[in-house]
Parts: sequence; structure tokens; C-alpha cells
Amino acid sequence: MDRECELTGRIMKGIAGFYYVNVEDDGVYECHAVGIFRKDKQKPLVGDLVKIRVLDSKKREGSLVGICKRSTALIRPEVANVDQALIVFAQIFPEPNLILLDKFLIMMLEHEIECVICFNKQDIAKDSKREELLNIYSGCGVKVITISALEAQGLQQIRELLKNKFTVLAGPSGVGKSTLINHLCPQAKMETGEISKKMERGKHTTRHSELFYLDKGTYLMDTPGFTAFSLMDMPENTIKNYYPEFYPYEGKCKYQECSHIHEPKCAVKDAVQTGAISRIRYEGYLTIYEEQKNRRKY
Ligand SMILES: Nc1nc2c(ncn2[C@@H]2O[C@H](COP(=O)(O)OP(=O)(O)O)[C@@H](O)[C@H]2O)c(=O)[nH]1
Ligand SMILES: [Mg+2]
Ligand SMILES: [Zn+2]
Repeated sequence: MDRECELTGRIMKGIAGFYYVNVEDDGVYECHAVGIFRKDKQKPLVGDLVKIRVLDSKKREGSLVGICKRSTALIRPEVANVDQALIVFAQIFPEPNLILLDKFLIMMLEHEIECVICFNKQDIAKDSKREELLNIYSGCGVKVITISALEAQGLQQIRELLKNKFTVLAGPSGVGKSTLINHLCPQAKMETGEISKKMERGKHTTRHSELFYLDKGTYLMDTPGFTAFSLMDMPENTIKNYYPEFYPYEGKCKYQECSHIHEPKCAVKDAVQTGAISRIRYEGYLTIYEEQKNRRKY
């Protein structure tokens, strides 16, 4: 086989031993992995940049012959080379679970993956709700945007943010992720709708993590397994490191190793009192700290 038949692409999905590899300016090839991967115990992941050898260009079949070095690898979902996460929550219907949002932020920061928070359903939320959410997250260190996926408001902003990156969508069910994907990538034809109906259908269909190709270098992934998770065994005393709003007060508490919880003369608690740090974010920190502390007892 001559070298000219080797192409580079990205794994869009993997089903039953086959990998669907998108080669830009060419198209998708159905590939099987050659034995070398089994021998090396190396498992190709969705998102991987891979070398393929074309076996039949008409039928668009090939074989996977190599995996390029990964920049990142998430475990849940198992996906490689993610550049950023777009964390989607509704402003209302469903009411946003901010503890869950904060956990997403912590997990992404831990993996050094950049985040953008997107609050959807602006069309049905009060302006006061939108402002409240923007206030809570004004110090969190990541960009926050508000959109209406249904009415296609704010989508240009999102297109700009996605350009030339591989973005994963994270967020609970019913917040509008599929509606958003269908705007950005009409060929995706994602199923949208009320949660209960989808659950029923879900019984009969297996859902896979799948990448969508939007434009040169621009990929988007919606992942069904990305709706709830725990922070595993992350030690509680490291949680504070993921709160950028605490950074200006580091070293200003009475105790060097202050957890900003029960210690006297705590600069962070003072900042919560004056409103310099969002009370909601701070209380979320307390909740997550407790959860992590208790988890380790068992
Ligand atoms: N009012 C309003 N409804 C929306 C918006 N985006 C999505 N929805 C609706 O919310 C429901 C869930 O949307 P879907 O895209 O399936 O959410 P997913 O579970 O996150 O993929 C559907 O009934 C959508 O029509 C929005 O911006 N405004
Ligand atoms: Mg969906
Ligand atoms: Zn403190």
C-alpha cells in the first residue's frame, strides 16, 4: 500500500468496532482498527486525530493505522482532544442547578479545558433572572453568555466562540442542547423535545457520543453521558483552588491553610459579607466541600 493513500482525520463516532473518521475536504470513512491497537492496549477515542489507510475510496472504507498524540483525554465521557466546553443551562424550565454547573466548571478547570457558560431560554426568562445569573458568575473566570436557541438569538456569538475548536456541550437534559446543535449544524437533525417523551424512546435506542463537523477545524459534541457526575475523590481542601473569585484574597486570611469555612478572620468570608464574592457561589463551595469530605469516609 503506498503512502499516498494515508489520510489524517478525526474520529466522529465509534460503533460496534467501526470508527467513522472525518477527513476534511473529503468526507467520512468507515474504518476498522488494525490489530496493532489491541496489541498496544491503545483504544481509539472519539475526538482522536488518526491516520487512516484507504481500502476502497468508492465505498469509503479504510483502516485505522495510527493515533496522533492527544492534547487532552476526558474519562467521562471518554473523549480526546477537547479544546473547550460549552456548559449549557436554561435560565428557567428547568430551573438551573447551580451546584451541578459549578461541578462542571471544577471538572473542566481540573482538566485545563476552557469553558464558556451559556444560559439558554432567554425568551421565556425574566430580565431580572438573567441579571441575577450574570452577577453570580461575574467573578468565576469564564465567559458567560445568554441566548435563546429556540428564537436563534445570540447564535452568531456562539459560532465565533466555536471557530477552529473542538467543543463539547455539557449540561442537563431539557436545557436546549440539541436545539442549539440543530441550528449550528442542520444536518445533525438531533432529536429535541420534552424529557419524558425522549426517555421513552431512549429505552429502545442506544445513544453514542458523536461529533459534528461544522466547518474547517470546528467540531461540536453532544454527549448523553454528560448530565450528572461526581468529582470522584477530589480532596475537599483543593476545591477552593477552582474558585477564581477567591484568588484576590489568598494569603490574606489569618490562617495560611484557611479553608474559608470555619476559621476566624477569613478574608474570603469577609468578601462574601460585603458582596464582593457572590454568596450563592460561596454557598455552593460549602456544599461541594462537604460532599467531597463525606465521600472520602467510605
Ligand atoms: N422557550 C424556549 N424553549 C427552548 C429553547 N431551547 C430549547 N427549548 C425547548 O426545550 C426543550 C428541550 O430542548 P432540547 O434541545 O431537546 O434539550 P436537550 O435535552 O438539552 O438536548 C424542547 O421542547 C425545546 O423546544 C429556548 O431557547 N427557549
Ligand atoms: Mg438533547
Ligand atoms: Zn479564609
